[in-house]
Amino acid sequence: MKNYKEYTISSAEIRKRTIISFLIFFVLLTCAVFIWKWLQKQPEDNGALKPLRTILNSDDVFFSNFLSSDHLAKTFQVGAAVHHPRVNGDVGMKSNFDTATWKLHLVRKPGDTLQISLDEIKTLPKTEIIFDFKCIEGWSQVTHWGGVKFSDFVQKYGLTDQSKMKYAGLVTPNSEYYVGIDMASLMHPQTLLCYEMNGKPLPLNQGYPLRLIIPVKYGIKNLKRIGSIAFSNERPPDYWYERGYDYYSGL
Ligand SMILES: Nc1nc2c(c(=O)[nH]1)N[C@H]1C(S)=C(S)[C@@H](COP(=O)(O)O)O[C@H]1N2
Ligand SMILES: [Mo]
Repeated sequence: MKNYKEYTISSAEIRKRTIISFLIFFVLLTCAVFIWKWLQKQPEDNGALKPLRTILNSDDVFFSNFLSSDHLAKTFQVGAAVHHPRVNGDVGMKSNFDTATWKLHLVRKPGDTLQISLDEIKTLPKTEIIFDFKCIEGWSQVTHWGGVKFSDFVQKYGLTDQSKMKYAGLVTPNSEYYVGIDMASLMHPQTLLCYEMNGKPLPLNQGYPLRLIIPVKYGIKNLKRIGSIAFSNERPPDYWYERGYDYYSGL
C-alpha cells in the first residue's frame, strides 16, 4: 500500500489555477480561429485549399513509397461475388459510343499510336480476380472480373521503355473521364485491362469493351470504357484529383 500525502490547497491557489486554465483555453481558441480564417483565405489547388492539398500530396508520397506495389489485395472464392454489381459513375459514358468501331489507342510515344481491337487483346492470357471493390463514397462489393494483366499487355506490345516511366494516363473515348496512375500500381500483378464481369462480357454501363481493374486503388481510378493509354513522367490529368481528391488514392 502506498501512503498518500494529504494536503490542502488554499482558495487563492484554486482561483489562480482556474484563471490559468481559462487563459490557456482562450489562447488556444484564438489560435484555432486564426488558423481557420487563414485557411479560408488560401488559394485552391485542384479543388482543395492549398495547405490541405500540400498535406494530401505528402500523404501520396508516403503511401506510394511504403505501401502499394508489392502488397496483394485480398481475394475471394467465386461464390462470394455479387451477381449484379452496383453501377456507379457514368462520367464520359453518356455520349453516343460506337462499340463496333472501338479500338484501344495505345500511345507508345507522342505521334506513335497503335490501335488495338478487343479480339487482339483477348488473344493474351486471361486472368481473373475476385476482390472487394471499394468506392471512396463508402461502399464496397466483392466483384469478379476477367481480363489481361497490364504487365502482360506491356510485355506483348513491347512497352518496356514506357513501363520505366513514372505514370500512365487512361482516358475515355470522349475524353470526359481520365485518370493518372503510378507505374508501380499499373504493373502490380492484380491490375487488369478487363473485358469480363462474372464470366460474361462487360456490360456497357460497367465499361464495355475495356475497363481498368486496379484492386490496389479506390474505385475512382478503375476507369470504365478505356479510349486511350499514354505514358509520361509527369502526372497525367486526373478527373477526381482536379475535384479535390487524393491523386494516389491507394488502398
Ligand atoms: N468512365 C468512368 N469510369 C469510372 C467512373 C466514371 O464516372 N466514369 N466512376 C468511377 C467510380 S467513382 C467507381 S466507384 C467505379 C464504379 O464502377 P462500377 O460502376 O462498375 O461499379 O467506376 C469508376 N470508373
Ligand atoms: Mo467511386
